[in-house]
Amino acid sequence: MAPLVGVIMGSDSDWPVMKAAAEALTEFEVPYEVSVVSAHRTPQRMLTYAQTAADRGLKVIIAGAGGAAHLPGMVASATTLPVVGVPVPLKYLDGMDSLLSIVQMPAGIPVATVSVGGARNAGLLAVRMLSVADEKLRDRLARFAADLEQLVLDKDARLRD
Ligand code: RP5
Repeated sequence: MAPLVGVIMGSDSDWPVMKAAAEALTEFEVPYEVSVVSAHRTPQRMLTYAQTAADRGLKVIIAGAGGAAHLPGMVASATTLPVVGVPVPLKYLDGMDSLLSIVQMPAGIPVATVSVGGARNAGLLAVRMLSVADEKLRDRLARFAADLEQLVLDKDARLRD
């Protein structure tokens, strides 16, 4: 199936964090593509990716980057697709630099920023966005939430075993 979600990152060094987004999409059988697209090192590639994404059939873009993390915001400026930003923590500053670079967007160009290192939630948020037009995905999300609740109840019960 043609990819519905584009998972992009500024460097292959972001993959250990970003793969959690891909895993969440796999769990829900959402087709996706993965690419390294750098705002600073491959600016033309970034613009082309963002400008062609909708025509290529993508519905959501998940963009992760660390440090001076301009990728999610710049991609959001060159597409009308929803962009989910993942602040990738690097060696210094505990990911605060990535978070602030991604979250503090000017009005008009939204990026849905998840927590530092929160790539799994980025994947799940993309699934929720797609579920607006997909009843089966909505059912799966409801089952997912019920399973999550049951997990907590089971752990709670085990405390008293
Ligand atoms: C950012 O610079 C990337 O998203 C990555 O988090 C960071 C460091 O990249 P590398 O030097 O590891 O390639 O643009």
